[in-house]
Amino acid sequence: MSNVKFQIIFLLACTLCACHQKNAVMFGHQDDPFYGIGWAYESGRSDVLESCGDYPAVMGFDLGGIEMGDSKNLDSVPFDRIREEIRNHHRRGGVITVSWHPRNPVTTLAHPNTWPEGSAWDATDGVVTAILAEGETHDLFMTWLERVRMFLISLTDDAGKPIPLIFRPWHENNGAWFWWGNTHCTPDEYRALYTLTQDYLTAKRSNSDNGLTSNSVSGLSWSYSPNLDGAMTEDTFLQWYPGDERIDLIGLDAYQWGTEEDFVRQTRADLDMLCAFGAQHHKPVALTECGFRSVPDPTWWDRVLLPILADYPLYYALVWRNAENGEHFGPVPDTESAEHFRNFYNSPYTLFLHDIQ
Ligand code: BMA
Repeated sequence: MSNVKFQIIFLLACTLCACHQKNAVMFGHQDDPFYGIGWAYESGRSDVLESCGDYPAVMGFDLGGIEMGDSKNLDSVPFDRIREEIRNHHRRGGVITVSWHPRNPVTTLAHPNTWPEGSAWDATDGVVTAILAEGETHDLFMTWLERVRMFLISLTDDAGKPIPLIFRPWHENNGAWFWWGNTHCTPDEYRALYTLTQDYLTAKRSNSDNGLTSNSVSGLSWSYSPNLDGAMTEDTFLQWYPGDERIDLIGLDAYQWGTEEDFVRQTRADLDMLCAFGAQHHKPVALTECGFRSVPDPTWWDRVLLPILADYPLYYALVWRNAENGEHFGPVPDTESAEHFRNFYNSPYTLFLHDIQ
C-alpha cells in the first residue's frame, strides 16, 4: 500500500473514530453490583455483565437513608457495601454517580420508618421553606447534610484521595412527587436549597487534628437533572436552574411510562433544547435516569433507546435498578431482551467499561 493511501485510510479511520467518539454514550446502571433478577449480594455479579460480557461504564448509587444514620439505604443496600462497590468501580476505571432520596424532614418525625409517609415521596408543602428558615427543621436538616458529608468524605481511593463522582441531589424537581418538587416550593427556595447543600458540602473547614484547611468534600461534579417534560424551553429550564457557576452536568430523567411514540418525541424535544443549552454553556448533558419499567418490549434497547443515543452528544445514559417484582430497568440475562441488549452493546454509539478503560 502506498504511503499516501495508507495515510488516507488512517485519516478516514481517525475521522470515523472521532465521529463515533463524539456520539458514543456511556451506558450506566443503578445499583448494578448489588442485586439483579434472581440474585443478591454475590461479589462480581452484574446483570449487565451477564447479559453482554462487560460492566456498565457508569454505576449509580443512592444515599437515601444516610441522613437518618441508617446502616442501609432506602433499598436495603448497606452503606458499607456502597462504599466498597464505589471503590471497586473506581479501581476498574468506571464513572460513578450518586443520587439522594432523603426522607421528608418534617413528616419523618411522626413516621420514622414508613413509606411513602415520611419519605422523599411524602410531598407535603412548606418543607423547603422550613429548611431555609431558622428552627427545628433547619437544624435537623443540617445534621442530615453532615451525615452526607461524612459518607462522601469516606469515598477515597487506594491512595487515600477522594474518588471523583457526579453528585445529583434534588432531581426531578419540575415534577411534584418529591417534597422539593415544583408545586411545594418557589424557584428561589429551590435554588437556595441547592446552594445550601453545595456550600455546606464544599465549604473549607479547618481540621482540628492537623491544623490544615481542606475542602470538606472534593472530587464532586454537580448535576442538575429535571424530569422529562416534552416541551421544555430555555425559559422554563432557567427558572429553576441553580446557575452555570454551580452546575457541571445537565441531566434529564426520562422514562417511558406511556407510549413509545410519546417517549421518543418528548425525549428528543427536551434533548434538542438541553443539548443546545449545554453546547452554549459548555456543560455536558446526560440521560441521568432512563428506562422502560420491566422492559416489556425486548427490542426497546436497539430499536428505541439506541437511535436516541446515536443522535445526541450525551455523556452517559443510566437505566435504573434491577429490583425484583417488575421493578427492573436493565437487561435480564438469558432473555430475548438480553439479545437486543447485545446489539445495543455492540453498537459504536454505546460505551461500556472496557471502552473507557
Ligand atoms: C425509585 C424506585 C424505588 C426506589 C427509588 C430509589 O424509582 O425504584 O423503588 O426506592 O427509586 O432507588
